[in-house]
Amino acid sequence: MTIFTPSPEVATALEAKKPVVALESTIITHGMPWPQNLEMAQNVEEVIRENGATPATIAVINGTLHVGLTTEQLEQLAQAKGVAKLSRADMAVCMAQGGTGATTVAATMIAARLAGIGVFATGGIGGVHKGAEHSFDISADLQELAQSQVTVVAAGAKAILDLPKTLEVLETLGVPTVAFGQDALPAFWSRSAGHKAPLRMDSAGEIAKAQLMRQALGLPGGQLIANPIPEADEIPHDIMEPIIARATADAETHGMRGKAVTPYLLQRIFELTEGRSLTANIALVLNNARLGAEIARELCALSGECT
Ligand code: PSU
Ligand code: MN
Repeated sequence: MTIFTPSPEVATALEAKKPVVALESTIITHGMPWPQNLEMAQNVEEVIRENGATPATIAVINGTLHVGLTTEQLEQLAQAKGVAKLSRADMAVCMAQGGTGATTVAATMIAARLAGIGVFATGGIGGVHKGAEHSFDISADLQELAQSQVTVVAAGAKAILDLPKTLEVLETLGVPTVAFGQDALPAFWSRSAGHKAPLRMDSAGEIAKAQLMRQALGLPGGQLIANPIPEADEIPHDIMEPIIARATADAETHGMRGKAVTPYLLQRIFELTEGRSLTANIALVLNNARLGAEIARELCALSGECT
């Protein structure tokens, strides 16, 4: 018995050792409203195919861990109500109980690793929340980056987070945080929030090489590749800053805690920017999918196993 079920498309690609890019599903169920969420998920998969790799969207459906979803499964998930948000802590319980859940960055990394997929593209990872010194709210995504050997392409950590604290924790955990093609750490909707990234790389080839080097060194854990949102799509940080502050204050007023915090903030910022944050979010995910496919191709070529 294998613990995961690949879709026919993913099974073929894995068997032939073709480049595959993993995709998360929490961004679909908890990160964006219907129907833009489905449109985004379908377009992201298409962009990966156009760039020479196979997309593998990951989710738990009725207790089965799916690596790659069929068109129908994706459509159902995007419209489903009350889907669980699964991180490392909840995944096995959901599967044991026959439940349905969307995978966060952490849970998607676990599944990708199991399936032998080295690259995963998403929007933004979770991190250290503002006020974490009181709430202790630090995403399990950071721990997972320290444990699972998967390169995660994101537009940085979501700017709703405390970025300097997130960088500190990543450093403590030994996770390389790499800005792609610039010195500044990308800040999700904005290309920069004024923080320098610890590392920089300028090509997909270098990123793939560094991942294989980590493996050769016997280092567990992955790499965080922070890919800036394209200039044409960004919302500058000076515009986002007061909006993020307002949304964060509203989350506090409404007593948001735990898993509910991130989805609440994203929804509130969507309202406060009159939808502009969503347009930017979709653009940055597509941009990350493109880079993810390129890295997957390079990994394939460098590993010498590629067909
Ligand atoms: N990126 C997005 N939208 C999202 C998320 C990331 O553009 O909704 C999700 C990811 O699944 C990430 C999760 O792992 O938010 C982080 O949640 P938390 O802060 O509760 O760990
Ligand atoms: Mn949290």
